[in-house]
Amino acid sequence: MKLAHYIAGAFYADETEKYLDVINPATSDTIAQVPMATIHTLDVAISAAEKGQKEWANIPAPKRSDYLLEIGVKLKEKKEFLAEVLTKEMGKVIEEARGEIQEGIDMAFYMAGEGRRLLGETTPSELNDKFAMSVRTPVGIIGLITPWNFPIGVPLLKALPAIVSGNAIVWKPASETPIIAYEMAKIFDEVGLPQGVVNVVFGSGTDIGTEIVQNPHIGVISFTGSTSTGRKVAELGGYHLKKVSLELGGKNAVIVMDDADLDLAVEGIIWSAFGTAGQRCTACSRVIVHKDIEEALQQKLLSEMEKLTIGDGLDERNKVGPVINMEALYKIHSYVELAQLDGATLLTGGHILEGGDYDLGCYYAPTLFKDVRPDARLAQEEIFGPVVGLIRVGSLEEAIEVNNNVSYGLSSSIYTKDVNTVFRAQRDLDTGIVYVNAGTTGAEVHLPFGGTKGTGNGHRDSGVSALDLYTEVKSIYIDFSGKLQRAQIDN
Ligand code: UN1
Repeated sequence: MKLAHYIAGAFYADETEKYLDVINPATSDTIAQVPMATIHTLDVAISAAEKGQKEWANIPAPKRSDYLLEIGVKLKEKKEFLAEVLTKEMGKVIEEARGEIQEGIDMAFYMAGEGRRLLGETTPSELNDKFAMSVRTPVGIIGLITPWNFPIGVPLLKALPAIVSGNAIVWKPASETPIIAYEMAKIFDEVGLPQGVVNVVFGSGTDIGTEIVQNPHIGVISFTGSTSTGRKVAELGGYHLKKVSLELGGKNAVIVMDDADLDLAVEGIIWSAFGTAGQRCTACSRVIVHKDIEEALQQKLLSEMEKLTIGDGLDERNKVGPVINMEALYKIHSYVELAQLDGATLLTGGHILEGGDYDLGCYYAPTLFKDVRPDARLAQEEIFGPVVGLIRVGSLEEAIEVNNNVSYGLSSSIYTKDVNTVFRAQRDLDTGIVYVNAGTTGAEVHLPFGGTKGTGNGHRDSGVSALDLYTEVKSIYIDFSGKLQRAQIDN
């Protein structure tokens, strides 16, 4: 299957463009070819977005919401089909793929509701016979650069608030996962969005990503991906005075206190560490465990890890799928080797899976270390694979210090039965998301999503705060006194 860009309400191919193979990471089969856009193709998309946005911005927001409702309905109808597409190109197991489509459905319905509000403020003026308010207006064209690990969930967290606010988008999906983006373009097409409101351009980060960030017609950039690319996006976007929103990595921890329900904690750790083969920015990769229950927790974790079935995500029996590609496999393994040199003790896993069907795909054994030093690279850097390190602590204070002593701040979790511990932890954990008695993954669409410190630059996807990124705020003063009234002077 040859994919095509989606520009100005039609699929757009240019046979002179280079095509890359799209590979199923479970089987290494080539499942599609994706075009790599030229700058010319991107320019066509940006012109289409400019035209489309003018018309779109004039449609009342509650009417724009109706399109989002339609998108939600289409996603629901196609949920099973889309989940299969997603599993085939990204690798996550089918149950999780269904969950990702559901996240898109939730966001469509939720954001349709926000389109009926798009709240500004009204406030009393300091002067008589003067009215003061603020309203939200669209920015214009939004550039979306999105990752392969949530190739439909994350883009929809961005695209839906962007369009309901009256913007047009130019979206560059990750080259590893273009098929689901192509299917999403079909849905945008089927619901009859005016031409140019949504444009999907496949291309390389270096060429097309860079041009999206620096093109003067694009006002806002929303990027989810690696820290190193995010830094470049922020630098270049900053130079061009754009609003840039970054969602970068995480080094998320589950804290297990000595009074925790250990079985519950183990379930949460297994789910958030090995779900999506550890390839979520919210994945748990550190377990900060109270010394009094370390041995017990470790035993329970090991026995649950033994039960993890690993293989092609299309097989409902599998709980862990492949990682995205060979490069990821080797990167994960190099961290495992490094951890051993750093003095950590390997308890299980620690190798690329081989033999039988494993030889066809990119499978890494779920891996658990103990005796991990909080400052070791395994405990500091994002690995993006099914690898977890146990870090021993003696108190809540120490646990919080270890949790916070990383450059990232996306998600954290604590297992305890003590209400005082809960409230201290939620206050002191320096992350954008805190879970109590649940793992580190699974944020819901109607609360802000994002993190502190190196996880981003202060913006949030999801929730009502997403609208802050995609709108300009206009403050409006209406003086109906019929005379000159000077603020700060005449009152
Ligand atoms: C990501 O990994 O980039 O909270 C997003 C979660 C999901 C989103 C993950 N709702 O795990």
